[in-house]
Amino acid sequence: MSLSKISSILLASVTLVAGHGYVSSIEVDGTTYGGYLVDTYYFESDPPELIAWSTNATDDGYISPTQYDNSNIVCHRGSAPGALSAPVVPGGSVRMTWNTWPTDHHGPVITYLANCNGSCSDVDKTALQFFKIDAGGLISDADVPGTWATDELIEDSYSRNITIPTDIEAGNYVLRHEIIALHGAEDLDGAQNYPQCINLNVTGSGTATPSGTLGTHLYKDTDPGIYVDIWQTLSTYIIPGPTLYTAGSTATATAAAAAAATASAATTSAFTTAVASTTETPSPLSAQTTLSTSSRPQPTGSNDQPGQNRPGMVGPSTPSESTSSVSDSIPTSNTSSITASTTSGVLSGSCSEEDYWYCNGGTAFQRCVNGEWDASQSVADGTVCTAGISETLTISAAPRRRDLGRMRRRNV
Ligand SMILES: [Cu+2]
Repeated sequence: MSLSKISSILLASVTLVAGHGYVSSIEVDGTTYGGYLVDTYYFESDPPELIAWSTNATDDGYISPTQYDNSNIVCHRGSAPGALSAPVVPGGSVRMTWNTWPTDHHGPVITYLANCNGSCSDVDKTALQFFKIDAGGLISDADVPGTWATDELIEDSYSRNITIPTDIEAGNYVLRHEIIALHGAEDLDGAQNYPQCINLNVTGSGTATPSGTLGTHLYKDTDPGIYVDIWQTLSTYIIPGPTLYTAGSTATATAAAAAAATASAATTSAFTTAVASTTETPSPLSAQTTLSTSSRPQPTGSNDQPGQNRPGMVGPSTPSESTSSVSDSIPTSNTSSITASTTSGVLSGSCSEEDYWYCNGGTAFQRCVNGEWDASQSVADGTVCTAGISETLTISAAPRRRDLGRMRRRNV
């Protein structure tokens, strides 16, 4: 073994003491599979064949928000597909177990699937389109920085259980499992993403083909669940990434999305690709209460995500009674511009600019998802958003309580 490899191993060991982790074991429908032990296998000339993807992240490091458009975000740095796949039935269970996780690296734990449309062992990761199947975020914010899905994971022997949707079509899928550590996320580019991938072979006779999102389009550095200060009390936490897929949802392009494709001349190519990759129709079954008191009919599908915890959420800011004409003022096609000056109150119904954000008076926000405005949610205490409709939701700090400063832990 070369000296450089030896010193790399020593460095890796030192980093392990610092305490990041990776998925070291996976249980799929009762069968246990080994994870890619990056601090061991990377240095072996003939590592075992696995369902897990390999990476070269021997420092147990992370992907930062400035790299969200880089293929490293897909399945971690230098990742390559696993040679094997684990069979799983629709509705079956996957238990992802990490070797360790540092207690102060609080944040959401999110899992996606992407159909390989063929073998996953040689799939192009940059072409995979992921749909979210499981997500945990802020569980309780009784004590800042709160109890998070990571804390549940640690409590459950560094593990999280995921259920495969009951209706997806048979085939080979990549399961992308990810922890996002937010202990430094009060700084732009301060979040830390730790993605881990495995291959599954879904059996059965399902027919659903949920549409997904390219790995490089999952997140933006300004997403409210990415750029967030967990060291102050949060009234709500928005789990980042596309809408949670639940069995029974349909997955066809909507007329609204098609109309959106012809929308604003001012919209960017990023917007166009977002439309192309986001065609999932909200589930007609997810008849969640829409957090709007508009007297007009509710959107046919709520974008509330039933599997996502939003504890501490106190509902929308008191909606205005004068919202009835608001959605009429939002053009659905051939829009040259949409300005804040024409928009106020809680929006409902169709929207044309997919993935765009709407900040209502600085205190609440909504997003255009699948051609419909989703539920209005309050911004976190101590923050304000910049009013109007825009591609990015700009949240800035209102005057902050600094007495929590002593509780902060800097990035490690
Ligand atoms: Cu760290």
